[in-house]
Amino acid sequence: MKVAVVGATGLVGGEILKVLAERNFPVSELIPVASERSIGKKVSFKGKEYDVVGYDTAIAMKPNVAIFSAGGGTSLAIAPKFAEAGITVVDNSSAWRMDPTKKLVVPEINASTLTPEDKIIANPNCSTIQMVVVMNPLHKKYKIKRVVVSTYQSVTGTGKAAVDQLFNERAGKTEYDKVYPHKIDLNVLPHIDVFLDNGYTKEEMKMVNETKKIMMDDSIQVTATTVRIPTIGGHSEAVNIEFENDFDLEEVRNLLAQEEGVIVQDDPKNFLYPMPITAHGKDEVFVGRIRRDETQPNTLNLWIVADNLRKGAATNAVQIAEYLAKHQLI
Ligand code: A2P
Ligand code: 11C
Repeated sequence: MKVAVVGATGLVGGEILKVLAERNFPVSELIPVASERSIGKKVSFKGKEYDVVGYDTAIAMKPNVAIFSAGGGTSLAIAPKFAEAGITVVDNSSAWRMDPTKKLVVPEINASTLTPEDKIIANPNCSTIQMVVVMNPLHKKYKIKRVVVSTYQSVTGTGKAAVDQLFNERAGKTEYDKVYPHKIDLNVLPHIDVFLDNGYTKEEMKMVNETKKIMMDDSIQVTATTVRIPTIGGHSEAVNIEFENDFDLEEVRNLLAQEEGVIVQDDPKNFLYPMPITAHGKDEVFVGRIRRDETQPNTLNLWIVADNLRKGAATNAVQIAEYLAKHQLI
């Protein structure tokens, strides 16, 4: 497979290169793409150096698949050019996710809906992916009515410049580029992405709307508060789930333990619970603190952590590409 990675010099792009190599995706030719300012730079993949090229050069090289992580604006402008040339795009940005003509895919849940006609496939938001991977087996068994989620999100979700801001603040620098409107080190910002007219942020509404689309069930009610914290290993989520039907806690643990890509870490007496520092660099979604909400019937509390650059972005995108390759859809 000829594989283009658009945004190859960025944080998620770098992770896509690592995941392609680690999972041994059959790459016959790698085509790293970035903005004009990076053309001529080199990126390394499996011990070889590759020249970064512009998108027009990449299209002319006719890759089988292009994995995009270059922001929504770039994706809106460039992804259709790849698609028109017959190249399947797996896009990490929010640009196409809620477009009714595009699929929004978490492979464990809905990859079977993909066809060769899907030329632009959307990869969901990181905080949504890790939540729905855990929700899906529970929804099938007990039917979810309503979810209340609060997130604790890593600065890596904002890209390289945000990681730099955190470490510049930590180093005591006073002159540095600010990505966030406030200091992030030793602080917590109840603000991810832009504020909308309804008082929620765009990140919060992504969790509401993307969940319904991926799980193909508009009846699932989600309400979210998304928060940035000064960590880099991954996103954490406190999730309260109310079901239609009652559950057995042991059965919940077993269902989650059997789910592909999910690891249960739930032994609080031995201080075992998911944390960003242990999820960092891993492809799985970690779940723990599994307990009954004692204030109302059929309701569960969980703590979910995943590396947002991995399952939240690069790994999920590469898994989509793997599914396309395995089912000869590209
Ligand atoms: P560049 O490094 O040339 O700016 P991050 O989110 O970590 O900041 O990364 C964003 C990625 O998207 C980078 O690889 C960046 O390339 C890439 N990018 C930004 N604008 C474009 C564009 N117009 N065309 C292709 N890639 C782009
Ligand atoms: C964050 N979730 O942590 C965002 C990053 O819609 O793909 C990913 C934004 C997106 O800031």
